[in-house]
Amino acid sequence: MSDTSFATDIHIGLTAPLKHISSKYFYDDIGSGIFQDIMKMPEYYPTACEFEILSLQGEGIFKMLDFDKPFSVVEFGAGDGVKTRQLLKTLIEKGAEFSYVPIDISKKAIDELVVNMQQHLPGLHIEPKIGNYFSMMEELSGSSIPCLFLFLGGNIGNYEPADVDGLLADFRKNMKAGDKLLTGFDLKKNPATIRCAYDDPAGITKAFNMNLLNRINRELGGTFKTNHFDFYSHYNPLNGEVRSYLVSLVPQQVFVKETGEVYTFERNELIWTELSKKYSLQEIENVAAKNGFTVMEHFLDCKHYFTDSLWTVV
Ligand code: AVI
Repeated sequence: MSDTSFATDIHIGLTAPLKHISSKYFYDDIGSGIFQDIMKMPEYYPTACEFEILSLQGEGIFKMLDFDKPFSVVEFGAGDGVKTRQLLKTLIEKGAEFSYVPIDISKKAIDELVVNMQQHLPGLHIEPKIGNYFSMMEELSGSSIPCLFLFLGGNIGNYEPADVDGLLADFRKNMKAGDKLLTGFDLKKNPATIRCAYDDPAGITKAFNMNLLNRINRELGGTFKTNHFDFYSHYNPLNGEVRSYLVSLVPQQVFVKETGEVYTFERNELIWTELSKKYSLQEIENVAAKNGFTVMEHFLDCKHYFTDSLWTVV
């Protein structure tokens, strides 16, 4: 097997009683490009909401940091940095002394981000890091420099509740007294608004999901026919969960060369691809308290669709 973890995860997921493929596999170069298109869709409100928060409330965020010496702004999974740039711009305008430390697993993403940031904010001091969040965070935790950690974009919504606790425990472990964590949470709202954001009429979200099958074909020698699958997404307003699926339209068998296996699908059988959980402010407070954090402030957009929630360690 050429890419052991991808092939192994696909094999485990496609032989499980409820077939599943982790949403982390959405983001190859093609999938990341489709996600950029999703963020531009009129139905996909989270990007515009968080852009508004970081553009208009940077000064409020800065005031709450209360750092008495130069600090680091450490960002996990920085993406294209367009939203973060709004916050960094305000910090620079306010005369804050800080370094920006974007962390991403993809060298390509980091290289593009650095070029982009240098173009728009020439005075910004950047210390990019390529690697996974936790090894990078451990590396930083030895230093006495105060840190603002950024986990933006509503990415926390893609974690199962049990995994949220594990993730926050890892963040918490590497944070020292006074450090802050700013996390983006998509909020519960009119269910129809959420449904449209995750099942758009132009079919961009469907293409995002189909790319998983195309990716298995490209990278693992799969034989998926995407026209034999459909996309289905469901929002449950009672628990705040959007769950997305691929649906097998016919009984079919698919061979994947790298795993050496044939996978059988019944008609209407599901492959679960993503959880995108929506929170209430009370749930956010509970998650923070459970994991050793205090909420300092919720920075909401004007429609109250999204919050960047600023926490400190207890
Ligand atoms: C990256 N993540 C926060 C997005 C979300 O809203 O859950 C991924 C996404 N999936 C479908 N549309 C966008």
